[in-house]
Amino acid sequence: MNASLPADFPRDFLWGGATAANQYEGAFDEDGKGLSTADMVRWLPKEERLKKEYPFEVSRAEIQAILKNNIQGSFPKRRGTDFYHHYKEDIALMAEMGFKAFRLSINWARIYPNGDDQEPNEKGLAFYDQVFDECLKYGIEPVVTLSHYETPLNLTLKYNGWANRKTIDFFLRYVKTVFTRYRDKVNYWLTFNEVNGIVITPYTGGGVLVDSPQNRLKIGYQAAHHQFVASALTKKLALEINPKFNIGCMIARMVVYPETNNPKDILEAQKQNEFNLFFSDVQVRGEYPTYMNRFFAENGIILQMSADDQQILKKYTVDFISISYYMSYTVSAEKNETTVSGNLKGSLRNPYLQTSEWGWEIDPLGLRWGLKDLYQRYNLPIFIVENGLGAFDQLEKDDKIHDPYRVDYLRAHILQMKEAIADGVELMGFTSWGCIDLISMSTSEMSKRYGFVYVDLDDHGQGSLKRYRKDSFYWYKKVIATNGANLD
Ligand code: BGP
Repeated sequence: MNASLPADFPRDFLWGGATAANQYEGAFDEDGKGLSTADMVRWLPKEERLKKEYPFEVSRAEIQAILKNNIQGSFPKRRGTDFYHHYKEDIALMAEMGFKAFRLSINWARIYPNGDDQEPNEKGLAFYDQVFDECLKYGIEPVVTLSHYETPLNLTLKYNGWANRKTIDFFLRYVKTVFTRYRDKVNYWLTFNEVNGIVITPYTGGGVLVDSPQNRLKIGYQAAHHQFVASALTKKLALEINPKFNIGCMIARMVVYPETNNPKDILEAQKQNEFNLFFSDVQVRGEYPTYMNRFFAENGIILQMSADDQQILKKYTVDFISISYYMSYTVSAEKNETTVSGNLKGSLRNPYLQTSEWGWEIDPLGLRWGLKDLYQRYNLPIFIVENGLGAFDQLEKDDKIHDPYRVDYLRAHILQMKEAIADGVELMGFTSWGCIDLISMSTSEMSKRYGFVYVDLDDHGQGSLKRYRKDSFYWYKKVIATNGANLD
């Protein structure tokens, strides 16, 4: 038997980058696109933002005021970094790095401007045709998220988004349209970005307005149920329209550690891990796990289900699992507070880890732990569709951007992916988050950058939108060219 580790990346490994329409595309009111929930989120100065628990959420009253007074400016997601008008240039840059895959999302409101329209917007459909054609020209596989943190605003105002069962039908109309249209151009589809996000931030995850803090969990889990059913029926549509489609769920993989080896902390960490894996359990195993019964009972959550929901969930499960991974989380049975910030929620400080400039803890080994745990649980291929470091970058006088911190972060995580493969995990691909700089989801800042390509734009929307290759651009190109063998 060969004694060397089987740690090579598979030959068809999908290296690439990831984006989301609402943070990248811009052109929020062009060519018939309707408003979406993300178009209502403002940029706030840091001091003001930190006062808010959910700076990325907007209330009904705020939306009404914005619409009534036609308030302009300081809505960075409306402009993104203008992929809409730069897609040829951006995809050429991705091709230059050797991308095998490009994860992007379709903006639902570009296809169905109000969400509940009878007919799709042809100009919106034509835009994605051009984008996919451009990808295919370079042999880049589009990996398409159907819903990434934006919902047509009309669905929010009229139906309260995914809190309402009717939204399932509107969504399926949209899915049928794009599945049919891009039948021969797209092979990989993800249903809902970070589907577990909906119970943390129902507005972001599902266009849901929460009327009272007490209601947040109830409404969040009900909306999650609707998204589960919609995901299963999406798989059904895939089987009807093109059985070769690969349908994946997408969860924010929140690896949870106990703060101490006090059994109480260990039990708490297990519970929190279950809350995370609940979302993949339903979509992979096709049923609600029994550990949730107690949680629902204790929190007065009674899910409204239709007679055949359980059967649908069981019958149409996903083909693969995709995840975002940024950090691990540390919890204690006794302490409710958080002492560091993080993706979607905060955590207790882990003294063994360093933090990013935004206070997110950096934990490559946590990725390996999380991958192994997922694979052992489901035995399904895993696609890492988000990972990366949000950092301040400096454009130098000679147009260079030196970002060794980003290379260090990615190298450490890719090394742990290799280790996970050696541990037996079946990994399909890796798309680094925000490969071309884009707007931050949580802070709406431009200055929180993840990309290999710098975009000249600041937090106030000023800049030429010119693209510049960072040092990490050349590094990632080499990583892809050597299929992960050379990470130097
Ligand atoms: C995930 C989202 C992305 C993205 C990323 C980084 O939660 O799926 O949309 O933005 O996190 O987060 P942020 O932009 O807040 O730094």
